[in-house]
Amino acid sequence: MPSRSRLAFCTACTILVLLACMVAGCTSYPSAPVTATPPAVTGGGNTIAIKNFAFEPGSLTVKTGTTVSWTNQDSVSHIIASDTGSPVPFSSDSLPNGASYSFTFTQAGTYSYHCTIHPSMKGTVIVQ
Ligand SMILES: [Cu+2]
Repeated sequence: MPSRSRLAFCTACTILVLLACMVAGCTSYPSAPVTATPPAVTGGGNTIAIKNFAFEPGSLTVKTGTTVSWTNQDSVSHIIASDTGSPVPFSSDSLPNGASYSFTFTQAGTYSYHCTIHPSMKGTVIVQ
């Protein structure tokens, strides 16, 4: 009987250790996709975040026909507008926090753009 209860105790310990490992494993998983996200941006994603008064990424290269989406993550509003001399002009409405603007680039070229409210905010989309 004593050896049997010791066996039960050890089994319980093993299960506890396994559970602890599983929990630790689970909590480490969410951090892995976060580090995996930046390569997706440099790898030709078609979304641009507006945060901290900057476009991220500041320069984006896409293929002709790609629809690029900007999403404002700042608490203040921004307005996206192509610079003078853009191959095809584009401009958004005022984008409050959480709002998105999309533009489809059907013509190859280098598109410099800015925020009309904050002219120091600049970005580039290169369409190939
Ligand atoms: Cu702005």
